[in-house]
Order: sequence, then C-alpha cells, then structure tokens
Amino acid sequence: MTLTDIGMPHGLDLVPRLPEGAAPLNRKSFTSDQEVRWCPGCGDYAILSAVQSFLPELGVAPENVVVVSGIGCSSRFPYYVDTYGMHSIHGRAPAIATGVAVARPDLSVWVATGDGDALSIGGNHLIHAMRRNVNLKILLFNNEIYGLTKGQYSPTSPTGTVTTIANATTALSVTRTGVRRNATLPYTYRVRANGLAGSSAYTSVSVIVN
Ligand SMILES: Cc1ncc(C[n+]2csc(CCOP(=O)(O)OP(=O)(O)O)c2C)c(N)n1
Ligand code: SF4
Ligand SMILES: [Mg+2]
Repeated sequence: MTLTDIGMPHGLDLVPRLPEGAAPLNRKSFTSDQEVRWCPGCGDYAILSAVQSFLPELGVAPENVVVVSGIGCSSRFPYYVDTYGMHSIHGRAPAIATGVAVARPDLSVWVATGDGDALSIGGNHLIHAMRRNVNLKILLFNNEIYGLTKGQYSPTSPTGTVTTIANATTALSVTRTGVRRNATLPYTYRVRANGLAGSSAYTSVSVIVN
C-alpha cells in the first residue's frame, strides 16, 4: 500500500505555512496553560522542552498541528503543547492519527506514545501505520518500563530489570534496580533535536525514539 492508496499523495505539501510577514512563532506559541503532572526529574520534561523549542521552526501555526496520544505518563503530552490534540485509547493512537491524517492532509499530525503503549498493546497498530506509510510523526518515549502503572516490564526493558513490582525469578543477570515513582531514574533519555527536525520533513511515517 502506498500514500496514494490511502489518499495521501501530497505528504506535507498541503499543510499551510505561516504567511510572509507573520509574527514568528516561539516556544511559548506551543506551551499550554496546563500544569505538567510528571514526577520531578522525569525524562519526559526534556522531550517536551525539545519539541516545544523545535516546533516553531516548522513554520506551521499551532492550530494546524494535531497530537494524538495513547495511555501512559508520556501520553499526557498533548495537554502540554498548545495544539489540537487527543488523549485517546491505550495503544490506539496510530489508528486514530491515521484517520486524522487521511481526512485532513492539511494538518501536521503527530503521535505521542510510550514504549508500553506503542510496542505492547499497540504493537499491531504501530506496525500497520508503518506498513501503510501514513504521514505521521511518531514520538516514542522509551523509558524502558510501564511508568504510569508503576513498573511492569515493557518490550524494551533490559533483561534482568528489577522494579518494585517486577522481579523476574530467572537466572538472568540483574542490571538495573530501583525503578519506582519519584525515584532518581536509572536511565537517561536521548533527545535528538536534529532528528526531530529531519524527520518532520519526511512525507511518510517516521518514528522518533527518545
Ligand atoms: C486497555 C488497557 N490496558 C491496560 C491499561 C493499564 N495501563 C495504563 S498505562 C500502561 C502502560 C504505560 O506504559 P508506557 O506506554 O511505557 O508509558 P509510560 O507511563 O512509561 O510513559 C498500562 C498497561 C489501560 N489503561 N488500558
Ligand atoms: S512514573 Fe516515571 S514515567 Fe511517569 S511521570 Fe513519574 S518518572 Fe515519569
Ligand atoms: Mg514507558
């Protein structure tokens, strides 16, 4: 299946850019008035900050941007960016975003999803969004754990991970300990602002793993 098959032959070409002479956008243009409810020290803040500083560079007005998320700590992302958005159903954000992208090729459509949301319950939806090559930008917040539900394994949890509620009783070597709410996190996010800028130009699905 190609972009043409699902009625999206134009990629991002139909998304209006700011008219010449318009007031330039800045980080504030994409910052909502909602209180950010992530734990102190959560790596999601770094991703939010990187995206808010990068979106103005697109030259697309906030009202022409839509962010669809699933369920998880990371999926609270749409509340914090001042664009259109939807906090939707666990794992189903790519399916909903596909509908938005197909119906409205004049919008820049983004998905915010966690490693559990995208790769466990939503694995099939992610694969089919990629197979169809839908014009989506998927931000995958990979903290290698189910954060919201307090520490179950996700498909990206390193072998041997131990949390307060997940402790595989196998002979696997224990490489990490102490993943819990409000803890000092034992992982770091790699936010690649350049990757964001590059992927936004693609006229096909792009998955940005942080
Ligand atoms: C249908 C359904 N099943 C399970 C849950 C419970 N649940 C909520 S968030 C979540 C996993 C979230 O993990 P991830 O996507 O990695 O997000 P994080 O919190 O780490 O950002 C699960 C299993 C749910 N809300 N709905
Ligand atoms: S539980 Fe984990 S992922 Fe969720 S807000 Fe707290 S530190 Fe972030
Ligand atoms: Mg996670």
